[in-house]
Amino acid sequence: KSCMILALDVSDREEALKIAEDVSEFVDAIKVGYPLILATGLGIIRELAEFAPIIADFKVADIPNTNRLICEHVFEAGTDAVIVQGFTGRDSLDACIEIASEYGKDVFVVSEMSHPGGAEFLQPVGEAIARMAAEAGAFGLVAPATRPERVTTIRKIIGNKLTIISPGVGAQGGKASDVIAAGADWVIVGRAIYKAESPREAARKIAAEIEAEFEQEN
Ligand code: BMP
Repeated sequence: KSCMILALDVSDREEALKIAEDVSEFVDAIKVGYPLILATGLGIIRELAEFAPIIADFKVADIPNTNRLICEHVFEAGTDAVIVQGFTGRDSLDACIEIASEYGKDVFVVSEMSHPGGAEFLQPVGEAIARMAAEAGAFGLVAPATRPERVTTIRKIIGNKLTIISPGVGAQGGKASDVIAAGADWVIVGRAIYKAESPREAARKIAAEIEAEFEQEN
């Protein structure tokens, strides 16, 4: 277990498959989203699943019925988990969790986002969303590596039942070891790996940094 998820936001199928293969030793899952899927099609999910479990980052944010329909397609495509927004409320989240459990899959809920704008509207409701996600029985939360102190606050609210995955490491300025120390279970890393001269070497370094943090804690 490397505690790292690759955010594979490239738009070329061959490139995506090559990077996935190169770094598979150092990542526990691959996150795919609109950039890759819109460019190459849903079929890429089953190809990438050869290398790691797949988290579909579609930030699902609609009424319950539409959420249900979206999640069915997402899981039929062969994904292991879906990322949904929490701000649409409990009924919308329940719809996603209901479909996920039919498929035996997981739901991650975004409580607040890592970019500067994420502090404008989402952060003030982030704690309420985290609480709701825990009550609804979500598998995990997406919380910002750019603000490790927020991850600590959210960890206190949800306890140890939910898995926190944390984007914003590298290109957005966050540091993997800091957010792991703050309470995240996995970091999500995109550009710092897929834009590196050697994605494999970049992934290896971040994995080593996380491992060193765990060693220091224990
Ligand atoms: P990068 O490491 O290149 O900044 O990529 C981060 C990934 O995590 C992107 O796929 C982005 O869409 C996603 N993400 C994020 O950066 N912040 C959030 O709050 C939620 C996200 O899903």
